[in-house]
Amino acid sequence: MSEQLPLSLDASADPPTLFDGTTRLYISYICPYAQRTWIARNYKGLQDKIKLVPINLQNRPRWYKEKVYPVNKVPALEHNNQVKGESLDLLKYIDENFEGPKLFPNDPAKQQFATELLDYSDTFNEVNHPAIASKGDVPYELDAAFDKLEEALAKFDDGPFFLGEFSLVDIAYAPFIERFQCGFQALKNYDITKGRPRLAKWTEELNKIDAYTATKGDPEEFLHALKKRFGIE
Ligand SMILES: N[C@@H](CCC(=O)N[C@@H](CS)C(=O)NCC(=O)O)C(=O)O
Repeated sequence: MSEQLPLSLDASADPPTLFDGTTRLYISYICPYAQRTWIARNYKGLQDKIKLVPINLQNRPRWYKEKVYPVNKVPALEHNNQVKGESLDLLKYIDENFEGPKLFPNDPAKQQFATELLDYSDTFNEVNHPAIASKGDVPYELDAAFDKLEEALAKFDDGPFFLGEFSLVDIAYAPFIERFQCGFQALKNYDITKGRPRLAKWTEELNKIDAYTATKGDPEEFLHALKKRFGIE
C-alpha cells in the first residue's frame, strides 16, 4: 500500500517536538537533493523509522532555520539528538546507521567507481542546467555528459544500474535525470536516451522501483520551475 504523504509545513505551522527521540527527515517535495534521501529511506524500508517532514520552501517556517537546521536548506536528518545535512553525506549516513538493504557495495572496485560517480554528480548537474537555458541546439558538453553516463553504465554488467545492482549512485542521479529528461524533451526536443541504450534501460528499470516512483514529481511542475529559474518564456 502506498504511503499517505504528509502536507508541507509552511510559516504558520508549529514545529515538531524536536529531539524527542523521533527520527525526522526534513525534505521538500520539489527538491531533487531531498528526493535522494527520501528514495534511500524508502528503499531501505524505513518508512516507520524515519518520519518525513516536508517543508514549504517558498514560505518556510522560521523555526526550521532557528531550531532545526541553521543552514536553512533541505534535506536535513534529525537523528540521535543531532541534525545533519548534505544529501550525499546523508545517503551514506542512512545506509550505515539504519537497517535494510545495503546501498553501498562491499566490492572495492565498485566502491571506487561509486566515489568517482558521486564526485562527478555536481559537475553533471552544472553542465545540464545552463544547457537547458541555452539558445539553439544543446551544447556539445551536454552530449558529452550523457555519453559519460552511458559509458559508466557499461562498466559492470551484473545489472542495469551504475554498479550493476541498484545503489546510492543511482539514487544520487535519479532525481536530476528525471528533471533533465523531462526538461530537455519539452524545451529542446532532445531525448537523452536516444542512441544510449544503457541509459534507456536504466530509466526503464529505475521506474520499476517503488522506493523511487513514490517520490517522483509532476513533470508540469518541473517545467514550470525550470522556466522560472532560467527565465524561459
Ligand atoms: N548541497 C545540498 C544542496 C541542498 C539544496 O540546495 N536544497 C535546496 C532546495 S532544492 C534548498 O534547500 N534551498 C533553500 C535555500 O537555498 O534557501 C545537498 O546536497 O543537500
